[in-house]
Amino acid sequence: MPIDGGPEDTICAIATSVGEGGIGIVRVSGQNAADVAGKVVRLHSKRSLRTIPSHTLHRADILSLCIPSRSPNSSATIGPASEHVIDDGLVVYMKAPRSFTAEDVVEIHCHGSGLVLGQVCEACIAAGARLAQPGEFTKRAFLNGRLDLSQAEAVLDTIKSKSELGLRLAQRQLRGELGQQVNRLRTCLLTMLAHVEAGIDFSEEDISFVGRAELVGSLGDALAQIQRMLATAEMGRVLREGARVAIVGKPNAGKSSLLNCFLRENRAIVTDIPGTTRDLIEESVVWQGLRVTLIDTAGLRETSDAVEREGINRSRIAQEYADMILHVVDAAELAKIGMENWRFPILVREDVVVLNKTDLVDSATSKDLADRLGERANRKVVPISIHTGQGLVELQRAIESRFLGASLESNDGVVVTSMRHRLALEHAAASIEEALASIHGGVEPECVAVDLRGASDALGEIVGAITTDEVLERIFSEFCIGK
Ligand SMILES: Nc1nc2c(ncn2[C@@H]2O[C@H](COP(=O)(O)OP(=O)(O)OP(=O)(O)O)[C@@H](O)[C@H]2O)c(=O)[nH]1
Ligand SMILES: [Mg+2]
Repeated sequence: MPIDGGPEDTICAIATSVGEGGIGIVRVSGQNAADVAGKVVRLHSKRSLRTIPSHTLHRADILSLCIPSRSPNSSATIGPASEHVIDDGLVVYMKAPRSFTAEDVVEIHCHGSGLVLGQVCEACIAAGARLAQPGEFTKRAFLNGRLDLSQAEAVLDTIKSKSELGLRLAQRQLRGELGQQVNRLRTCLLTMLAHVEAGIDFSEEDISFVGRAELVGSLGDALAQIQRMLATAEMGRVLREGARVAIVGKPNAGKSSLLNCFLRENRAIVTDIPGTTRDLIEESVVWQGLRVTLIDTAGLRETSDAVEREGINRSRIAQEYADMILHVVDAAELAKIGMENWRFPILVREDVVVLNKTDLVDSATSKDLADRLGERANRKVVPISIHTGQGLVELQRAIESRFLGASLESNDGVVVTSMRHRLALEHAAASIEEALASIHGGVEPECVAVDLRGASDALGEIVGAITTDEVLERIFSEFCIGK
């Protein structure tokens, strides 16, 4: 039985998640799906699987097709091939092309036991199917034209989504919103390419099918649209994967206390000894459908302790990879040391400064410190006290609005969430810019054609109109078996 077979094989796999469950499903897909599954199920109605109407559920005994065992010392078989009932379940036959893969598909629904499902799968293999590779069902759906590549990727995003917003974006992509917009752009570029190839002469206006000015205008529109899509990419990534928020500051500022407070549990050790936290502590919360991963870090200071130094090193790395940084400052310490002697870390991004322990200073001092700190750091300062709870809601809102500020409904609803799509769009934009430069520079039409082809191919990669086996392999290998 080939493990790495071709698209003409009939494949099978457990489609539901591993572990115990009420029901579990084994999916069989391919031209022989009905024959394979027909050997594994015996319908209570005594009908043959091939004759039941498509998309209807039927009660069935599910049979194990035991391959006769062999005696250890000879090739003689012990006993005849036997079959016994593994389970009592339901079966549905979805005839091509009205199925997920656009092939004949049979789903066998049985009890959700790993053992039962494994035996059903083995029976399907004994009946002539082979075990599916990771993502092979979805890959077939793509190869058979049921989904474009961006939709196939959205299937994976849907399965993996960890927050409501991530799921919403994945489902929009699954409905084909991104694919449609990309296809429209690509068609437009291919039309322009056809005109250019038909022999436009850029040196004189309006000489051919399409004038130079018209071409420049259309290319400018396409470029602007791609740039609008690219503008959603950073936000799209955060919405899909969640936002990483690093909590940094000097030792004892209250970083671990802040983490615990947002998590509503004592996850990190809190003591009044500076240098308590050594390692990174990551935990996630979901706020307004957005997954936020909070990362507590070791307090930043000069130290001779090797373990603490490594912790500080990790803290710096965490800052680099964070989408947002909360700089926690101890208000009491700041009041004592004085603003002029306060050594503040270099802030590189739009971070938020959190002035903690305001319960230890009077309100006038707290306000004064917040104002002056804000001026000095040129950043938003949120005064809080973890002990009294003051300012915590405002801080949470500041984090949320940073990521949820841009409306999802903008840009015709298309949000770019994948790095692969982003790179392809950047490539397309660069090619269009080159094409425009060539037109303005009076370069040969052939050169413009090359750039237009480059741009349209880059867009084609997003939907899978242009693709390589290597790209497909990379995308579908991320899936689990059974999807
Ligand atoms: N009065 C007061 N004390 C606080 C507040 N927040 C934290 N603390 C105290 O400050 C001390 C240090 O808190 P931690 O959360 O361990 O501080 P940290 O920044 O994680 O410290 P390191 O892990 O050493 O870098 C503890 O004794 C906390 O109880 C606050 O809002 N007010
Ligand atoms: Mg700590």
